[in-house]
Amino acid sequence: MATATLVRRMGTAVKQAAKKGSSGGGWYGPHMAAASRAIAERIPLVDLVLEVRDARIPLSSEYEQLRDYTSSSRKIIVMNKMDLANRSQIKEWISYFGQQNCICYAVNSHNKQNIKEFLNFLQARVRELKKTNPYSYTTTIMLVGIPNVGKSALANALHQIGRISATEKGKLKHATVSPHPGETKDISSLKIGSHPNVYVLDTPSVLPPEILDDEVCSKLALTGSIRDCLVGEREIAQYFLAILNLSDEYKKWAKLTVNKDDRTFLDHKAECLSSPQLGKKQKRQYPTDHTQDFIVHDVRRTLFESISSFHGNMEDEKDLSRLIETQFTSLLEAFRIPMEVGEEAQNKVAAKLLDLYRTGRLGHYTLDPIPRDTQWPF
Ligand SMILES: Nc1nc2c(ncn2[C@@H]2O[C@H](COP(=O)(O)OP(=O)(O)O)[C@@H](O)[C@H]2O)c(=O)[nH]1
Ligand SMILES: [Mg+2]
Repeated sequence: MATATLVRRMGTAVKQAAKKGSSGGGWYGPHMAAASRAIAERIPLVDLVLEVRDARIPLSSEYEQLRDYTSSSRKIIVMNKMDLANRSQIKEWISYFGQQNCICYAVNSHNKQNIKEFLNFLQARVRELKKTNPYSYTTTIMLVGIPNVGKSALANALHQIGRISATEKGKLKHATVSPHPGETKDISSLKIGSHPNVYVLDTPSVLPPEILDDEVCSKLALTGSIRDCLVGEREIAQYFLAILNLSDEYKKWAKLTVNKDDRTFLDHKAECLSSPQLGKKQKRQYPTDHTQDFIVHDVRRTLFESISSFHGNMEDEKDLSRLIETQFTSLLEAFRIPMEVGEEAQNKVAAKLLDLYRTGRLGHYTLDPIPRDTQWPF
């Protein structure tokens, strides 16, 4: 496989970090162990468990501890961040989980309509549960999952929409949402429905103490479940470029190739917008900062051009890494990073590239393939 060495290097870095424990920069320490125990104790007490996964990695983002705990009728696999995954593969994954007798729902926590529909789905499940236990007035739904899959964002969204539709008064609570893993420290409860009262419990993220599979390590690093510093942004960005180069996503950017005149116009416009001396009159003309849009446009175009003019063999590791190296260099210009920055420049390209990927601006990729013959344990 063309990414084998890169994946092995990333896996080794993650394993080394895991060995060091939380004091040495790894993720597993007394806090995560305590959170894991607290969650395990509550699982038998709640009505429903939503196992939040990342729709880009529906298997690699599994919450391992849940394998042994819940019967499938009380567990719902929520594939969050569906806006970042490959659209047609989401449907395939839903039917795959269905075949495994798992209840599964794909959602984008940033989309109100989506959350409304999900809330209706949850309420129907709650009514179903109440049939078997009509004497309990309060329903609790616990969100569990590995870091950065969007548990807190989902809890907030359900709370917000749920309270509006229940015309509840009072202050909205906020679970802490962050692009960096490990920001939720305690279990917190947010009301999402009345008559009967329904609460969601947002929980701290838990990862197993060690992750043995290099592919899984790499995917967790790319999607942000493992802190970037443990693997290195450059390695992660190289891995992303390998995925992009081997996919068809870049073909969508064919129309972005511009002639020289258009380019001068775009550059001029971007420069004007990012210039600190921008006149007030011009500022009013462009009330929002579109510099980012121009950068995204240029990054896509640069990537398209580099791939379509590449004559090597993408399946060959050496050829692929040569392409990635040239892409890093040509992206300097697209990101408006001055050459003089030297070594640091590569790190800047990596950080900016990862930011664009993680916010869905460089295509939609589902990184896990659907298992064809082996049964994944659920
Ligand atoms: N694009 C996208 N981003 C999301 C979604 N849900 C959460 N996020 C982002 O993912 C990051 C991690 O979210 P957070 O709720 O803190 O994850 P947690 O660690 O599982 O609680 C934040 O930057 C969120 O804004 C989603 O459905 N789509
Ligand atoms: Mg959280």
